[in-house]
Amino acid sequence: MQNFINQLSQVLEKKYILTQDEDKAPYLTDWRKRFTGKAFAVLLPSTSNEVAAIVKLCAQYQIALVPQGGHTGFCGGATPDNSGKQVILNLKRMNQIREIDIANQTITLEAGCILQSAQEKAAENGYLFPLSLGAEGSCMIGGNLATNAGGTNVLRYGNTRDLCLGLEVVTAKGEIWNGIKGLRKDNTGYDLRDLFIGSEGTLGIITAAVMKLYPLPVSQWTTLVACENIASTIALLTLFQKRANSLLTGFEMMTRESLNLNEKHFPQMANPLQGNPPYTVLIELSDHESEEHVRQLLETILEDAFEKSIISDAVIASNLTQANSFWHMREHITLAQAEEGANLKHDITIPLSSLDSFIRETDELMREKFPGVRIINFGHLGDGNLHYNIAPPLGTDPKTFNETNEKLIHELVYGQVERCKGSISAEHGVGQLKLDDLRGHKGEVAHDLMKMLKTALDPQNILNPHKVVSI
Ligand code: FAD
Ligand code: 2HG
Ligand code: ZN
Repeated sequence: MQNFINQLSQVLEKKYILTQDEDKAPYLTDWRKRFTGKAFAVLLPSTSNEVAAIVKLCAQYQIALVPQGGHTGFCGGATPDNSGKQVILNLKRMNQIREIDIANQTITLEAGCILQSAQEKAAENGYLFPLSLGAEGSCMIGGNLATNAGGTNVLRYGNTRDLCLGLEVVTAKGEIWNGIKGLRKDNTGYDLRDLFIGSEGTLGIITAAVMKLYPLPVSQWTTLVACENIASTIALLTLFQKRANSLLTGFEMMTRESLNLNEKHFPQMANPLQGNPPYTVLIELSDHESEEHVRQLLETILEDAFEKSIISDAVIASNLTQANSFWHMREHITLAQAEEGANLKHDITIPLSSLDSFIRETDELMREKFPGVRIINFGHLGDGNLHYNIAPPLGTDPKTFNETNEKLIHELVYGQVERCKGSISAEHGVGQLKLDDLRGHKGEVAHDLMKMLKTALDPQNILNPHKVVSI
């Protein structure tokens, strides 16, 4: 190890090689405090060449490395194991915006750029970088790509994968693959870019990316509406998709229980809809035409929904501040859950046609088998992406409850997901949290193909081992 450190100090200045416990501590535990590990060192490179040189050394000494961005991921992908032999490679110093190309409508970002800085840079130039999620003030573009993050704009603009045109990646051999191209068409064989996106640091280290920009919408209207049941929320989505089509940029669902929790921990986040209905839906329409045009369309669709008894109440934000407060309410659910203590997360996708029966049956089974649990249910309904989170019964110690019941509760939910032909990871990834569940979920053939890819691209198993797939 000493030789490794000596050689490292020829690559990185000493102050960027953290080996003291107090210096390493902030990098060892994830945002949620769900995963903690030990690391032999934390390395903070600032260029792709430094990353490549570090990976070469790791390959030479057979030292495993764990790539890390903002450490906001929910599946423990960026947390090292407990051996103390792994090295964390945090990309936060690689935070340059390399280029904005207006004619091409692209922005080239280094992996350590904070998502919010990318959004701000795009907006300064009159463009929209549409990736948006609650952690945008701390997550980084490399982490977003590595997890193929989703968020609240997927309905209109797609996942991170859909926003990416080109990548620069350091391979397990320590070579730099320069795929930094801003092309919208490029059918030159296997799509290497798409292989690295969503691979959670197990196939390569993403160091930079070319991302798509879109013209900034000139008008945006946000509304909160009340629905009595999940079937009505889906009927409402269908109505909006038909009538507003590509103007529909947000469709988020929140249950009464999730907003009650919000209000308990953040009283200023109370639901403005009378009586906090069973289901509150946040809808956003955006357009490049006049404010009037979108407002009228929104009102017409809402009237239609009232007439069809799909909704029972609605409030349209009268200004940007109020619209932002609606979004804050939505984004605070995760924070309210964290205040309440550890919960069991299920980030799942269900075909919209099966969502109603999924929720009814899963809720029933959950209440029968785990009396008193609190089902905190919300999500990106427009994408069929549900956050089906389980909080322990009131008065129970979350740690003890989760230790005893976590596996059984995951089994119950994932069993229901399989029954509905859904996915056990919609947008958060696999990491270490879902490693054991993946094989059964993907099926033998798909899982074996994944292992073959991992073995081919990282034969020494030094890139984030035992995350996503074990070889
Ligand atoms: P990290 O957590 O540091 O890493 C995540 C994974 O990517 C790890 O496996 C890591 O090894 C790998 N990795 C990181 N950087 C690189 C790199 N440069 N090259 C290769 N591998 C790398 N997620 C959503 O999808 N949608 C949401 O709406 C959403 N909302 C959130 C709200 C809150 C409040 C929080 C705390 C999290 C939320 N997340 C959401 C989860 C999280 O923010 C995303 O998964 C995000 O993309 C992770 O980025 P990060 O920089 O924090 O990555
Ligand atoms: C969101 O949609 C995030 O707000 C977090 O994906 C979900 O807290 C969660 O489970
Ligand atoms: Zn989400």
